[in-house]
Amino acid sequence: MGPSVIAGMAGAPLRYPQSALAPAGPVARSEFQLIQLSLVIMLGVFVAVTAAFAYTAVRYRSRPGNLAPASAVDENRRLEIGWTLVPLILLVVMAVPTVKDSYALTPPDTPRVVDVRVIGHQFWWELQYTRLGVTTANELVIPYGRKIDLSLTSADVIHSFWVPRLAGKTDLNPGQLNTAWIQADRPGVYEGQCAEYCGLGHANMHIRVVAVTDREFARWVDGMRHPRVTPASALAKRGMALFGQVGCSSCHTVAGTRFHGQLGPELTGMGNRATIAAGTLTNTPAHLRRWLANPPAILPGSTMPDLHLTGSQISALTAYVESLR
Ligand code: HEC
Ligand SMILES: [Cu+2]
Repeated sequence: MGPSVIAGMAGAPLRYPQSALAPAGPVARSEFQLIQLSLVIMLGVFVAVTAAFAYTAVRYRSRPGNLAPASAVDENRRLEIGWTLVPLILLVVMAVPTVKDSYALTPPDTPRVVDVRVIGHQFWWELQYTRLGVTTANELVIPYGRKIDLSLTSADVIHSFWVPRLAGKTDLNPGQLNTAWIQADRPGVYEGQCAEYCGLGHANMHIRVVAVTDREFARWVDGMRHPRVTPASALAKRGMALFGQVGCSSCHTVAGTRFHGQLGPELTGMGNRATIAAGTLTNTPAHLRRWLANPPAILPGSTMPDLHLTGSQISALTAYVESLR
């Protein structure tokens, strides 16, 4: 299965794409168990309190002819010990697995096989596989069945990394490195979302985790390290020249070329990705044309400006971007 199949798979619909109640990995599963435990305890408390209230309200309601004031109770030691001890026990029952899981969900100091630096930007995700020397954006490709260590930070405002079927939220704070790990049980696409309001484009700041086999992952890494640099078609070649001329290269990097912009997402392997602009559009030539024609119209607040390109420039640039594989 090659990168094109990964892209195809990334477009496959899921019934519950963003549900913490359908965990698909060990982190989300242990968090789901904590949710269930506290829910059961809370329901128990709710039922007990409601039943006691209903019983008292009915049993001691005022009746015609019953005008005597209720007798005042100053002290009932057994009751007071009871309603202190029971909540204490319930809290301990919740605290023990919570603390245990907190330790289990902290990544070790020495990162495991794959570790990724996740950097939040308004409104996209930079993904640096530091030890593998690969950088991409918005689609986090991982080998399934393995623990993936994440260290998360932000280039501007606070964002939050949330892929509900894999793990709860982790904030991305400027100037600070938070850590987390994820693992997917099965190959597939796990959809997520920036979960901390970060500006106009926040609602469109999707993250997609694409879990593949070890072999596919190795192939993907290899492809990202050795991308095809010179496009085959004349149109795409013209697009490559334009990429430098109209200023795309002042913001975007394409590995293996002289394009080393830093302000926008890395475009190496862009032709293999399933979506454009943090999951806002599916990656088709028609959508790419729309994107290049006026990015802020597609993604309000986008820091990629409208470059006032002509139709033929857009065609050439689209062919070039699609050729990046
Ligand atoms: C001023 C900086 C800047 C310039 C110039 C610029 N871009 Fe962008 N580009 C961005 C940013 C920032 C994003 C991310 C938008 C978002 O998702 O919020 C982006 C996103 C993209 C994407 C989608 C990438 C993804 O990860 O989904 C493509 C493709 C793209 N740009 C191509 C181009 C092309 C081609 C040009 C030249 C015509 C260009 N850009 C010029 C900043 C720039
Ligand atoms: Cu955000």
